[in-house]
Amino acid sequence: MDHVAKTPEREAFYGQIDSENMSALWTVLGDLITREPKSPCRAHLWRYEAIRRYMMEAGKLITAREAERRVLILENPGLRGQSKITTSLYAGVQMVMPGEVAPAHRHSQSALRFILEGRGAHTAVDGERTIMAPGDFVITPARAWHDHGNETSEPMLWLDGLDIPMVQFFDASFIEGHAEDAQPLTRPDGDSFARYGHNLLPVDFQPKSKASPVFNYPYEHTREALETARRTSEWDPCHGLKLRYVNPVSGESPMPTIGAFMQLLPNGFRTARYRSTDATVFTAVEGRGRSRIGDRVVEWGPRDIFVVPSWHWVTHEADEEAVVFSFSDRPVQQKLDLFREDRGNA
Ligand code: 1HN
Repeated sequence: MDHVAKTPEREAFYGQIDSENMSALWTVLGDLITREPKSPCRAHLWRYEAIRRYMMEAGKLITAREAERRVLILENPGLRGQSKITTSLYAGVQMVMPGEVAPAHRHSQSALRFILEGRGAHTAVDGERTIMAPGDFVITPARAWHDHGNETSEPMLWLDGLDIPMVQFFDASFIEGHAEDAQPLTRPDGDSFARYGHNLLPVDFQPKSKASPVFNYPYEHTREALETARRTSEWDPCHGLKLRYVNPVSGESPMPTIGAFMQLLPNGFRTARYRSTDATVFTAVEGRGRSRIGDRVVEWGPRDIFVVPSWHWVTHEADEEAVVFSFSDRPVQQKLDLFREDRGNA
């Protein structure tokens, strides 16, 4: 309200219209429409070691079945109590212990899993299982049945990213439980990747949804793509070498509401400053380094998770060759013509 003076007459007027569920635009305009993005979302890093320690404690307190999903939510310090890591996205770390099942359900929210620890547990999505390993990027599209199980002898931990706040914003949430813990399987393990993951599609393929028919993007392939590209690609001053995951049917993001990326930063690489309107969640797979985010510096190593809010200048610096995963709401902003980025002078 700083550009409009207060007078007793005006204050009285605001009081009158307030009781009729009205308010005067000129008292709030400056907060509604800002010169540039202004968010309570803050830069923050969660150490994997701390997450893991609490996760193991949670493992003694509750089973995956009782919890439905045993997850510790990563709450942005500027958005506490809202189950948000950014204004539009939710993130958490989930653990499935040996022998456990996280029962089948489906919901309007789209989910991604980025595998942090463990090898060999599975998730089933719409009638097909995929076995997961560290660095794998797995999607559970909107309304797809999904359940998780761990038949190995080690705990399995992954980062969950969901569009919960977006669905909340639209008041469009539905969830449904399955009659059985594990949904019936209709296709062999790995079938989707075999069919759709090789730059080929059945000639009359008709997509059933906007989501990718490939639901596991194995780290082995992602790493190879980076390794191959480094031999012939120019390093981008702002990103090192950065790839985006795609839906092979459309070339768009694997799910309509969340974009995901993997980037390579060679040892000693220091990126030029960059800012964009998509607040982004990062986790390192390999290597160590630090990122300056606005006036904060976070030091990261493998499996640490950090968040860069919208329109904050960011630079990354790698002390060892680093491979870094990230996700954001970029595809939504691009569809709505809202996305903007600024590469500084690079
Ligand atoms: C969910 O379905 C999963 O399937 C994880 O693993 C986290 C958070 C809120 C709502 C649904 C999962 C979730 C979730």
